[in-house]
Amino acid sequence: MASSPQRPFTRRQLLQRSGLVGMGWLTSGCSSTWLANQVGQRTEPLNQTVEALLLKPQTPVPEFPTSAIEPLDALLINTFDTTPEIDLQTYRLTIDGEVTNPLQLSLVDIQKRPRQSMVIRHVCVEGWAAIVQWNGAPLRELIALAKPKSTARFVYFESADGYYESWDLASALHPQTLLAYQRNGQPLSIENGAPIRLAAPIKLGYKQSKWVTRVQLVSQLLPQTGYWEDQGYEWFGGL
Ligand SMILES: Nc1nc2c(c(=O)[nH]1)N[C@H]1C(S)=C(S)[C@@H](COP(=O)(O)O)O[C@H]1N2
Ligand SMILES: [Mo]
Repeated sequence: MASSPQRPFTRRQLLQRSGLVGMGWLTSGCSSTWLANQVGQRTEPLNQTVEALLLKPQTPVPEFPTSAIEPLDALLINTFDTTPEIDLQTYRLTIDGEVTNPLQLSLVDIQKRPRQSMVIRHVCVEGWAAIVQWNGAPLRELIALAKPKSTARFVYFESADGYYESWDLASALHPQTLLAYQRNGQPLSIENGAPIRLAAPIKLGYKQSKWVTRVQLVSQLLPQTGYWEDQGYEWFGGL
């Protein structure tokens, strides 16, 4: 993925700059919160306020032509436990935390918001990738509706299968971070995260939560930063 001048540093570049690379314990997972805080404090885009990020969207990363879209089965199913059962009649996506206007949105509510389509590469650290088209609502648009407070710095995502993730605010407000409900022009399958999943060209596969039920803005990260991160995976998970 080509770098643009406004793109945040990858964590590796950041660690190289700060002279911390090569210290094995950094990747052991035991100090992920400390590291996450360092990342939050040291990178320019991560430091930007929610107001600045909403006012001036970050530069989109290049996408693929629709001719590059791979068949549906190119995206392997990767679920840590079982596929949850979600009743669409009662399903609501909660957007809360450091916001003044908490929201409870049904799938139809989300589908009524402006729709965006993108063709990106999904990359799983287990060694596979697929070029996928996602349609969905830009997360930044829904977070803006919830009126974030200036204290918001990170976003937690909760999923119906118990999966959890945390993202830096800049990545969550990136113009190509979508709450997706369609893949390759078809309704999202249950296995791929229906009714709502995260999709973004700037993060590795494990950051892209399926079956999202809650988007919680927070001012600080908890010791738990993500299902895989808490087992040693890198927190930023940038592409
Ligand atoms: N809720 C939830 N989201 C998840 C996962 C999961 O197990 N549960 N797996 C992650 C991983 S490791 C990857 S690579 C992608 C895979 O998405 P897919 O199963 O739609 O291909 O989902 C991510 N999101
Ligand atoms: Mo993955």
